[in-house]
Amino acid sequence: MPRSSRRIPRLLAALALGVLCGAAVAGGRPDKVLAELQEPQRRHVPSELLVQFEPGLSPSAYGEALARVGGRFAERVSGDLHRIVLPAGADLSAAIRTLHATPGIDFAEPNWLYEADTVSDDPYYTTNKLWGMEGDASPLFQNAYGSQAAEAWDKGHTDCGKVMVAVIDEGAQFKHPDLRHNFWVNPHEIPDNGIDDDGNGFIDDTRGWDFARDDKSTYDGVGDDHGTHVSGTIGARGGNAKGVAGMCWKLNLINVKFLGTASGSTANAIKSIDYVTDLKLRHQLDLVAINASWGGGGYSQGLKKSIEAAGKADIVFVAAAGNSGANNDVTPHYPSSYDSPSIISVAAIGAGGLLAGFSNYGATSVDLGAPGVAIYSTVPGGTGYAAYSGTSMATPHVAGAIALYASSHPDVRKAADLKQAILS
Ligand SMILES: [Ca+2]
Ligand SMILES: [Ca+2]
Ligand SMILES: [Ca+2]
Ligand SMILES: [Ca+2]
Repeated sequence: MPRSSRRIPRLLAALALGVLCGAAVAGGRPDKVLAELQEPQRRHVPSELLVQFEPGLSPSAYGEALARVGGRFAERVSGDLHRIVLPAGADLSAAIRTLHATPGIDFAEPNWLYEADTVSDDPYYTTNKLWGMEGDASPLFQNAYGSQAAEAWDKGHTDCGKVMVAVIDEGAQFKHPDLRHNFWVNPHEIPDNGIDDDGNGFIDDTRGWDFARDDKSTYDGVGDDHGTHVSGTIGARGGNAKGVAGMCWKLNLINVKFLGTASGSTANAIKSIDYVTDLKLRHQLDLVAINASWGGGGYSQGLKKSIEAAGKADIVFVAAAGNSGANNDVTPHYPSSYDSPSIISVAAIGAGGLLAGFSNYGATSVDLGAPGVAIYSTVPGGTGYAAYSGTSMATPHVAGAIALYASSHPDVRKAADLKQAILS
């Protein structure tokens, strides 16, 4: 579905009036990658490229291609997409041009870096802390610009059952008192026996995988606050007289980590998405959405392909629109700006219903606004809860809404149908 035909909520359509700018994002063009490589805010791993080789390339042709740029193989990222390392200080633009002109290579691109889309961690000092869950007819507090989750709760709909949402982010503190019952444990993987029991290529991955450090411990300490916060908005246990309630009071969260202390790479983002897609197909999980509260870098055909493969497995990819106050129709923010049909791009609104000043927007490249200012949720350490702001916080309201919808509509599982239900 072309972006221009999407239904844009009135709020964002109104805000975007006068700033409409034609050109949707084009796909898979080296000129786009090369142009974005000149934009200093789009960060990437120095001296690395992701290279998509054509299937069945002979070892000699493979070696010749790498030799042309002085590159060496680092790892297989996904299928025939490889990460290669160039000599220190190598000119990436020149290497990309050379590789694009080399037979047997589909595309080459930087290993872009992504950051969590949070803007602040200021504590929010009011008693009415969960405005993002409220609606105009919710029983306790009312806020017409909330996600209306409290109204669903009031009708007795709080349990999302076996529905799963994958949080691809930092680690999440799965033992947090308000989260510990809502994280999935892979029953097909025997813990700590040193064997990959379910044959997915990862040993003892009972609770997802950490692609940032390539180990089984997804939660590595209080630095994993962003992933913990996002998880709480989707699925902190409600009705337990503790802390906060997520969109779903009960569900199966799974955490896959790729954001390290400062950022995460495209290679590791792709591996994380592929991991989730494989897990769903391998174990027939009722996994309906990936929460992607991060962004940055530039155009990556490799990442787009991975998101679209997840979409084919009917996993909606819910992505933060970004926090630079920019129009994504003019300056794309990745991955939310890809025109892939399974992506929902989420802007942040405040409790007054207006687009947050920091939030990106875009009549065609942003799908809807959700609560993203002063959102109270779970964090490791301290009192266990804190208010954060950002499109990072808006995104899990939408991922949680998909889970809530899916749990009450067991016959609706196509990504396109789930997305349509949330946008309308
Ligand atoms: Ca395994
Ligand atoms: Ca095992
Ligand atoms: Ca770890
Ligand atoms: Ca709670």
